[in-house]
Formats: sequence, C-alpha cells, structure tokens
Amino acid sequence: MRHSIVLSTQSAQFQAATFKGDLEKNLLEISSQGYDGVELAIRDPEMIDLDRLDQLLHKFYLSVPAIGTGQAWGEEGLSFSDPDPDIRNAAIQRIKKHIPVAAHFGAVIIIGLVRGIVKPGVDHIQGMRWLVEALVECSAAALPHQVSLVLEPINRYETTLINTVPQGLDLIKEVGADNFGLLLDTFHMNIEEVSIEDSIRSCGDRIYHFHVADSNRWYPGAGHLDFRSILRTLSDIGYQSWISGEFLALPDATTAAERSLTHLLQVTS
Ligand code: LER
Ligand code: MN
Repeated sequence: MRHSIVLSTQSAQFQAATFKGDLEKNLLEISSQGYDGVELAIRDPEMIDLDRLDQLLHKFYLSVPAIGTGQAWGEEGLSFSDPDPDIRNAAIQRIKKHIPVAAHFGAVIIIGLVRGIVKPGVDHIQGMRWLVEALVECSAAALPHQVSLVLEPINRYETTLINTVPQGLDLIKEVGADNFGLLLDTFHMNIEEVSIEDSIRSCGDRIYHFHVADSNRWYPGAGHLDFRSILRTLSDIGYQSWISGEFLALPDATTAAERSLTHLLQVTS
C-alpha cells in the first residue's frame, strides 16, 4: 500500500482537505515527509495549470492516485440529485471534464458530495434514480479512458444519499460498471458501520480507494480507531492500492501529516 494525502489546488471551505495554499511549498513538504502521492481536490479542471502541476509533481516524485470533486458541490452547488435538470447536467459535465485529467495521472475520480443531498420535497427514490443515471453515464464516458469512478459512503450528517457500505454495494450492482467502485473513509465508517473491519471484508475487490482519518477527524493516532486492525483487514482482503490521509489540519497540516504517516507505518511494521 502506498501513502498519499489530500491537497486542494484552490481555496476551499472543506476543512478536511489537509493541505491548502502555496502549491509548491505544500508538495515539497508532502514529498519530504515520505509520502508517495498527493490526492488533488480540484473544483474545476479549467482552474488548474496542468503543465505546472506536472512539473512540480515530477520534481517532488509524487503520484496522483485520486481526484476529489466535492468542491463543485461545496462551492457551486452542482449535484447529481438536484431537482433542476440543468444543475444535474452541469454536475455530469463537470465530472466528465475530470476524465482526461484523471487519465493523465492514472487517478480515480471521487464521487463524494457531488452526488448531492436529496432536497426537501424531493422523493428519495427519485433522488436515487437521478444518482444512478448520472453514475451510469459518467462511468460509460470514463471507460474508454481506463478511468474509474469511486463513490464514497458519507455519514448521515453530510448527505441523505448512500451513508453506508451496504448501500454502496447495492449501488454498485445497480450501476453495473466494472470501472465503478467504492472509496471507504474511516471517519464516515466510524459513524455509520456496525464493524469497520466487517464492512471492509464485505467489499472484496470493490474498494478502489481508501481515506484515513481518526474518529474525531484528526490524523490517525489522535482518536480511538484501531488502524492496526483496519490496515491488516485491508491487507487480508488483498487491497494493494492507496491509503490517503484526509483529516483536519490540526494542530497544523505539517504536524498532522507527519504524525499520521508515523502512526500508519508503525502499526503496519
Ligand atoms: C470527502 O472525501 C469526504 O470525506 C466528505 O466528508 C466530504 O464532505
Ligand atoms: Mn473522505
């Protein structure tokens, strides 16, 4: 398993994008701490300078395992499940715009909060139908580029759509695309799952990406989650992909990133 950490390529309200601000300084910091990659939170691919990003990533020997897309919802309100068809379509087009960037990096595209929250007055089943339609369309568009989409079960306080791993697995069946899998996040799992380890096991080979934060959304080691057991379970089911830190920048981003990696390496040694 390789280690990455979330970095936002533009300013954002989302608190758990651990690194924000000066790109070069942050990439240098992440690389010198021993991380292998950086998960990029990109609001709109048009807002990034891909050539400069490429140069810096090469300079610091960093890969990009995943692209986070939630800021399209957080900052612009785009959503797969909005009752307004123009907003749904704008969300679909935005995710499609990420496909060439994801293909360039060999990254997965994260479907987090861009799925939306079923708005008051909208039937939940209708919201789910819109979500499935959008995922079928985006997965089909990503397939020829060998890009996968990953849906993240997110806790009930942030969305009404897909809070748990069992719901995520049902959704995978409905979408029916091999390039559509799950991103599990220990912070959300701690709120929603009966057993984090059992839920990991239930996914088999459909875990395509993994976020770590402790129970309090601080860095791993700062709360009461058992990362030795969690990472051992991932390894037992044959997960060989990325472990990506997504936690609050507390007491500050540098210290949190350092303590996280130290803890994760210690429990897996
Ligand atoms: C994003 O990866 C995430 O975990 C969510 O909490 C976004 O709000
Ligand atoms: Mn997450």
